[in-house]
Amino acid sequence: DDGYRLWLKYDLVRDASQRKEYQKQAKFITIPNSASPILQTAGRELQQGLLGLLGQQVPVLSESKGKGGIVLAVAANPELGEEGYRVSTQSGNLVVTGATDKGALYGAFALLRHWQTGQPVANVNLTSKPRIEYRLLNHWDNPNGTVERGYAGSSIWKWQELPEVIDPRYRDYARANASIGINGVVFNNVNASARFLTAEYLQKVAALANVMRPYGIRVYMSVLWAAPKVIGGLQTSDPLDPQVRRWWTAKTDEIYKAIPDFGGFLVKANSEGEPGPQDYGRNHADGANMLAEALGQHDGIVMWRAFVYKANSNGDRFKEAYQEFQPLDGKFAPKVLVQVKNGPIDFQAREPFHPLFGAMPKTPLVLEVQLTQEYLGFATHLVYLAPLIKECLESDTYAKGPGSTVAKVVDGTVDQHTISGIAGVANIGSDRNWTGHPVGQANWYSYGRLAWDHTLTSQALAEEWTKMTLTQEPKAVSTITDLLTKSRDIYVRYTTPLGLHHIMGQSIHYGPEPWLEKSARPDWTSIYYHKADAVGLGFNRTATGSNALALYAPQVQKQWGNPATCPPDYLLWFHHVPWTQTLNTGKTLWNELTTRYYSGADSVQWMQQQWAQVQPAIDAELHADVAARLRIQQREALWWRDACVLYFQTYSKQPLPPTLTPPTRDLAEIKQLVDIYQLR
Ligand code: BDP
Repeated sequence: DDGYRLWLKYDLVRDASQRKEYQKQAKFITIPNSASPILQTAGRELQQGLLGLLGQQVPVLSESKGKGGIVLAVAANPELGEEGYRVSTQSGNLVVTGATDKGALYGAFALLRHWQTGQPVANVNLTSKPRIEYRLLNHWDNPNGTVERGYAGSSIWKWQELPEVIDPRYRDYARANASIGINGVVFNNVNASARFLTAEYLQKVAALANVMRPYGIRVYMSVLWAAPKVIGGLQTSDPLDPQVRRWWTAKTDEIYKAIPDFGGFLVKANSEGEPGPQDYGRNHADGANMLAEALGQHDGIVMWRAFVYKANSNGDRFKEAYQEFQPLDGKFAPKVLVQVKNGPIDFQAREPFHPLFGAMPKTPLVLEVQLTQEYLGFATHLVYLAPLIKECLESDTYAKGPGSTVAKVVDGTVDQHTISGIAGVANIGSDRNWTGHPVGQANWYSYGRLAWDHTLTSQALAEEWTKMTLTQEPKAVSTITDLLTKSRDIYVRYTTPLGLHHIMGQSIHYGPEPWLEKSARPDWTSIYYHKADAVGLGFNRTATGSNALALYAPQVQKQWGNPATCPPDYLLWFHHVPWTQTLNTGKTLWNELTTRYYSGADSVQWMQQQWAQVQPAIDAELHADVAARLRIQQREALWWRDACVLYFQTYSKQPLPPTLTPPTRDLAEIKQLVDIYQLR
C-alpha cells in the first residue's frame, strides 16, 4: 500500500455477513435525471465506493426500483442549512437528503464512511450540518513548484502544464477534500507572487477550479499587495488611490469572468517584509475594505491575515497582532474576515490561544491552524494534530462570560456573525502518499472533520481515520488511536515542555537550538523567548513583565497570572520561574523540566513498541515506513532532550534528579550536530 488512496480506500468489507447486510441495502442508487454536476459526483462517489466495499457494481438509476436502494435527493430543508444532510431509512430505501446538491454530496460521503467503519445498516440516522461556513485549505505553494514549509515533496500544482494538462491527481485531491467537508482552497502561498493575477495564470487557476467545482469546492487566491505596481504598471498600491481601486475592481471582474464561483482573496500584508497598505500610511482595514469593495456584487470574501509583528520592535512579539488589529474592530467591511493563527507567536507545538479571539466581537475571525509540521518535526515525527487544534478550539476566552470558547467565537455563535471560517495550512505535496509521513494524512483528515464539526473528539477522529486507512482489527485500532492521541503531548515533552517555545533551529525550524542568540531580528532568536538566566527560566508576561497577559479576559488573567494556578503546560509562556521553585506538580522547576524531557524521549520508545505490536494488522510497506520514521524520531527526541537539558543546565547549575541518567555527550558535541544539519 503506497498510501495514495488516503482514507478513501474502500477495500472489500471482510466480514461476509456484514457485507451481505450492506448489499441488501445497495441494490441500486437513484439520482434524478436533472441532477446537477455536484449531485452526479455524489452518485459516482457512491458507486465507486460501493464497488470497492461490496465488490459489486451498483447500477445508477433515475428512479427508485422498489426497496433496498440508496436514493440521493435534494429537498429544501431549512434545518440542514446549505450544506447539511440527513441519511435515514424511508420505506425500505436509504435516503440521502441535502437541502442542496452539496448537502447530498456530503451525505453520500457520510454514508460511505458509516459503512467503511463497519457501522450497522439498520436504523441509520445521520444528520449533520457544518458549524463553520468557509472551511479552507491554504497551500503555501509557489509558481516554481516549491512549497514554503512543505515536507512532502514539491507542489502538486503543475503550473507550467496548466491549463492544458489536467493531472488526474487534481480530481483525487478534490475527492479527498469533499469527503471531509472542505469547501475552499487557496492554491498559492501567502507570500504571494503577483503572477497568479496575470491573465496567463488566471486561465491555469480557472482550469483547476473546473476540477474542484463538481466537488463543491471553491477556489480563492493569495494576492500580493503590490500587484497594481508589479503587474499593473501603476506607480502605487495605495488602497485609497482611485487608480489602484479601479485596478483591483477590473482585476476582480476579470477573475470572475474566468472563475464565476471564485471565492475571494487571502492577504498577508505588512508582515515579514510583504508589502501592504501601511507602506502608504494606511491601515489593515483600509486595505481589506478596498478589496471588499472590489468584490462588489460578486459573492466573495476577503480573508485578511493578522500574522503581523513589526520589524525592530523591542516589545513583546506576543502582543503585536493584538495591538495592530484589536483597535480596528468594527472598521472592517462586512465581507472581510480577519484570519488569526491559533496562537500569538507562530504555530509552536503548544501555544495559549491567540488573545484576539474574543477581543474583536464586531469582526468574524478565521482560525488558522498549520497542518504542515513546520515546528513539529516536519514529515519525520509522528504527531497527530487534532489534540492541538481541539485545545485551541476548547479554550475559553470568557468574551461573553464562561463558555465563550474559541470554537464559538470562530463559528460565529458568540457574537452572532453570519459568516465564519477556518483555514488549515496544507501538508500536501507530490509524494505518492500526499503527506510524506503516512500519519500526516490523519492531520489533513481530522482538520477537515473538525472544520465541519468542532465538537468531534480527537479520539473519535483518530479511530475513524485508522479504520478507514490502516486497519479494522479492533486491538490494532485501539492501540493506534491511543498512540495518535498521545503523540502531540509526547512531542511537546521532548521539545518544549512547560510552556517553552521558539527554541528550534534557526530558519529551518527543525531540531533544537535553544542557545541561538543572534538572528536577523531579536524575536527570531531563542533566548528572546526562554530568557534563561541564573535565577530561572521563562518569559515574564505578567504585569511585572511585558504584561501580555492583560490582553486576555480577567478570568484568564487570574488563572494564568498566578504560577500556582497556571496550567504547567503554559507556565513558561507567562512566568520567569526560579529553578528551585516548587511547582504545583510537586517538583522544582528544574526537576520537572528535566523529567519531562526524559519522559518525552522515553515515550518515543513506547510509541515504537506500540507500533511494532500492530504489525500483523497493517500493510507491510506502510508499517515499515512508519517504523523507519519512528527510528528517526527516537534519535531526534534524544537530540532535543540532551541539547535542552545540557544547555539549560549551564544556567541552573544543578545536577539531574537522581532517577535520570545524564546524557553521554556534551553540549559542544550536540551543537555540532545542529551545524551539520543546517549545513552552516
Ligand atoms: C511562518 C513561516 C513562514 C510563513 C509565515 C506565515 O515560517 O514561512 O510565511 O509563518 O504564516 O510560520 O506567513
